[in-house]
Amino acid sequence: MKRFFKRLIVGALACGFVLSGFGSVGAYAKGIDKPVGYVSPYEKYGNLKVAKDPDTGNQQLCDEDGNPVQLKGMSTFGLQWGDGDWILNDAAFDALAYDWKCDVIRLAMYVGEKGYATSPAECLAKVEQGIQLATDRGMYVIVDWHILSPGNVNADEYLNAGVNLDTYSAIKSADKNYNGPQLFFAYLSQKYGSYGNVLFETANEPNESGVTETSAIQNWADKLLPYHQSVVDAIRKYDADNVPNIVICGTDNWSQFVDEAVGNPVVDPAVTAGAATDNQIMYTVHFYAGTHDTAPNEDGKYWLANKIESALHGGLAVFCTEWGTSEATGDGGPYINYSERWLNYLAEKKISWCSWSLALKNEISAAFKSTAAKNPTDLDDDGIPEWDTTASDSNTDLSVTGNYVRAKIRGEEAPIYEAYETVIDFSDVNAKNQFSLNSDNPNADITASNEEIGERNYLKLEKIDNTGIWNNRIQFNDLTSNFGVYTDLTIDVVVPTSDIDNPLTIRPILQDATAERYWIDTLDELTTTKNDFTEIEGTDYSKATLEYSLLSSIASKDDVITNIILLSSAGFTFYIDNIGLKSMANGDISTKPKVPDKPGTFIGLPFTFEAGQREGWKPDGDSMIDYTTISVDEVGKDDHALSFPVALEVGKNEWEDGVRLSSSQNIFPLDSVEYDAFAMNVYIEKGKATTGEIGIEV
Ligand code: IDC
Repeated sequence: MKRFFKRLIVGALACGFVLSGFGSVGAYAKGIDKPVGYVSPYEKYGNLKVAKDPDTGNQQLCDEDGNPVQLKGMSTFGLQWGDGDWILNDAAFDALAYDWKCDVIRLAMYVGEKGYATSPAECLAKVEQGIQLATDRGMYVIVDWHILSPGNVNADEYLNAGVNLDTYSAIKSADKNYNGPQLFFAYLSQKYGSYGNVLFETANEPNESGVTETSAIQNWADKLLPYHQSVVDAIRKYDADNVPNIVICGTDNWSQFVDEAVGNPVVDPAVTAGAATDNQIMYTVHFYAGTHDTAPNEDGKYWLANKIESALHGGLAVFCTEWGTSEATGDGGPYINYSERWLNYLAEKKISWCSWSLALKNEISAAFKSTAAKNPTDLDDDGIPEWDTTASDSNTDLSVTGNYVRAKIRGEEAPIYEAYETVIDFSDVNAKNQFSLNSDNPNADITASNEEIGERNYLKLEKIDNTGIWNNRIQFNDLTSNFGVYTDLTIDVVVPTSDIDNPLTIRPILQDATAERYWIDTLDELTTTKNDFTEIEGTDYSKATLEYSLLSSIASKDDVITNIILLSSAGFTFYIDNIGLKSMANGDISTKPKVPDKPGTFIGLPFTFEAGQREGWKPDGDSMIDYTTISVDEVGKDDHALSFPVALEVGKNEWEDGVRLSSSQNIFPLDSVEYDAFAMNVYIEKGKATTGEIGIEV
């Protein structure tokens, strides 16, 4: 009875009268009317609960009837900031509910960093506004006590936060021992505990230096467990309807030691009071795709995934309330392929998630470009406000991250942002000889040579036989491609059109000669069929592009391909070219532009050296470089460059022993803040610099 009552209350708030049916006009207090056919997450799942999943035996987030559910949605950015609280408006929440189809929104209420501890009334008001906006649309909502710096849950700043708010005075006089977090959550539980769509997250990311994987269990027992227990007790004591709302607890190491509570979990007073059968408590795990679990251990296992599994096996229910496509800094990437792998994993484990974040900020984890519309409008006349998602359109509101996570929340395939890096192009004079025949090649008859077909140059392979791919090996060395952000390895193959019916099999092997784990991966083999080929105009040849997925590869983002070996089988002569890496998203489209992208914003400094002059460049200070060795050389047709010898031995200091040059000629005032990048061309003389690396500091 109570449960039904609870649902009705939310139903009433969410849609006027739920019983009046879907799509009824004027059903919503604010925002657009609920679109025809939209069934809100709350209408689908009702009061969530933690229960045992009969399939896996794990404690699992379930709907009201006990069926496992996986919620997907977004975390806001810090609500104390303008690029975080902008999202708190009807149009934005309409878009999140009806266009993005978010099941859940997490309200990240920073306590520190000028958040709730500084402006408690304002931050509380924003949280309440967020609860209402989500509830009006039948979405679940997580209230996140976002501690980050400091990482101590009991920092004075947190314990004292908001304690003097009048709003809490009754609770405060009844429970004199309550501090900042207990008061905050007791108040919310009293006010929203009857809302079946509200979840509480008691500490975003505890992180204290010195807590290691081994000491975490003790730290949990000594510090985090008592903390969470006191907040959970307050939430339950003040629960408006005695139907327990789910509470999610953070763990050490930025919510990564998720298994530390195994054997010593938070005790749910709701169970003791008979209001629930299982603890309505979950534990959160956070990850950033570019930082966490990019490198498997020697058993091919991922560190953080192991922690999740040990938490699940230990009887804890897990919710991923925060993950990002970027590195842990919130920037870098986006690592779409690693995100994809992580989301597949969460789906397999039925773990609900919120992605970081709904920020209007120029950082990779932000779902929006900093220029996005704060109030999305109806762009396609379907009555639903939305942000511009057109990836190719420079006005797009959503970032690569935003387009990706929106698609994943909607249950769609990830949008493809093609980006491509050619590793070996035989039309490039420098690449022409970049191959060798594998030294232990069983088929010693193979010959390889360069040949033009149409307008391009290819590597021609003759006498590769069909006695088995391991008998025919060709190797490419001295490559330097870091393929962490790529999803496919691609190879163009060309065959005489008369041979397109005959099978050609190629299997690439990736190696990293600089790493201990030399042999990175053997990719799946592919065999051509005639439909793969297109004729090269004006020739008797046809071309196909073979694409080898790297998604299931065990490569880590730090691996560098230095060697590629192609195993092959063919009863005829064939040609290859354009060995390359392809991705849905890579640095080119995700990082800040290398040169200002608006026309007219590039300013060339006067150092062009085209007049054959040094333009004032001379040894700087006590730099050891001999002035007479600095010259201006022609490096191309009508192209001059400042030239000087550099050789810095290993162990020497670049400042003292390297080359330091300066020029004070032609310097004019320039506000560098207005520019994104400093650019210059660098040339090295062929054959002179064959090993090592070049570093330049400006
Ligand atoms: C980051 C924001 C960044 C901000 C920083 C400090 O993306 O703009 O400057 O916080 O407030 C977390 C935290 C989350 C972080 C995020 C990325 O929960 O607050 O946001 N992150 O660094 N844990 C791991 C990563």
